[in-house]
Amino acid sequence: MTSKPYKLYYWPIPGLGEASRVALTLAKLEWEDIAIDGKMFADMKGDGTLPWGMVPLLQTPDGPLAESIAILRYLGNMCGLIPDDPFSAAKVDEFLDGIAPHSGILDGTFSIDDVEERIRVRTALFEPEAKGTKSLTLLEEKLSQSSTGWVANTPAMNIADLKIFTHVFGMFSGNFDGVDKSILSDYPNLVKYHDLVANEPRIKDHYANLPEGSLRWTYQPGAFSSL
Ligand SMILES: N[C@@H](CCC(=O)N[C@@H](CS)C(=O)NCC(=O)O)C(=O)O
Repeated sequence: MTSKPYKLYYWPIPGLGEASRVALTLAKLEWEDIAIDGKMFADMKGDGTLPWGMVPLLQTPDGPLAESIAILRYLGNMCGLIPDDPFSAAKVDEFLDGIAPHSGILDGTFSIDDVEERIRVRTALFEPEAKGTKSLTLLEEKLSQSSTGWVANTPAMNIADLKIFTHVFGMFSGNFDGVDKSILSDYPNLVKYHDLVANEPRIKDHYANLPEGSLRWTYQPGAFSSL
């Protein structure tokens, strides 16, 4: 471990840490991405390091900060991704809070050991009227209401875009068996939104050089152009 002033503790997957990782980079902070494993998580939970017993956790020069959205709002201030106008800023908050019940589409499937059963349960999540379909349909509709393309209809990209982009497209990396990228072909606005965010110069630059086999290919321009 280094003595960098900011340290993000999370599993070595995009998940709930990804939007903050992007914001840390965009804010040009000196930071370390600390990949935890089961033992480290148990130790941190046991010794009281985690304020709410969960990750992600951001260590800052001012102390530890938990809750992925609180971390994102904190970093959003540092990378200029929170609108100055109070109404626009509140709309961004509305999206961050409104998306919360939709962030756990796959919850309850990670502990299913039998792979066939896991695939069956996850496939069912994206059938008509099921949880995954409802969430993606809602976002599809929200995007149709944006005149700027950014999810909260702000003039420029904001932290709600970081959250929604990393959350939605992170599901389709192939890391979650039973969740195929072809699902996205029913959501043209989401695919168009992917294009917008992935091609935003700072995002494009952030994901430009990925290691072989990275799960983050879903954040690169053109990731879903073959649908
Ligand atoms: N509301 C929290 C949820 C965090 C969360 O669910 N973290 C999971 C990992 S993705 C966790 O730490 N689970 C361990 C546990 O519940 O013991 C946030 O957004 O940060």
